[in-house]
Order: sequence, then structure tokens, then C-alpha cells
Amino acid sequence: MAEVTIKIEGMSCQHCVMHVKKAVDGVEGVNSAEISIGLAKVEFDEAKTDREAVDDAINNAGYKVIA
Ligand SMILES: [Cu+2]
Repeated sequence: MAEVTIKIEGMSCQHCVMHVKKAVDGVEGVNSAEISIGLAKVEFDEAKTDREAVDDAINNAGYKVIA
């Protein structure tokens, strides 16, 4: 398992938190995701996915990964 902390721009409320959570949880290989405004702590199985796939899911949900 790998754990990454991702900084996100464009989140402003609990709706955004739920939206990002749903997007990240939808990535195959993601084990757990703790989301707060502007931040995602994601644990994933390196054999199944990678940080880039998680970043893509967040960006595709309409937010912007900044770090
Ligand atoms: Cu919001």
C-alpha cells in the first residue's frame, strides 16, 4: 500500500468533499480516502493503480490537483 497526500484547488464546501471522495473511491485500487477541503489523503494498492490515476480522477471531477 502507498499513501499520498494531494493538495487540491477549487474545493469550497462539504459538497466538494463528497464529490472528490466519490471520484477517488471510484478509482480501482484505492483502499481508502480521507478528504477535507483542499486536501486528500489516499491509500492505494500500487499493484493496481498509481498517484497519477488518482490525480486524473480529481481533475476529471472538476477540481485541480496542485501538489
Ligand atoms: Cu463545494
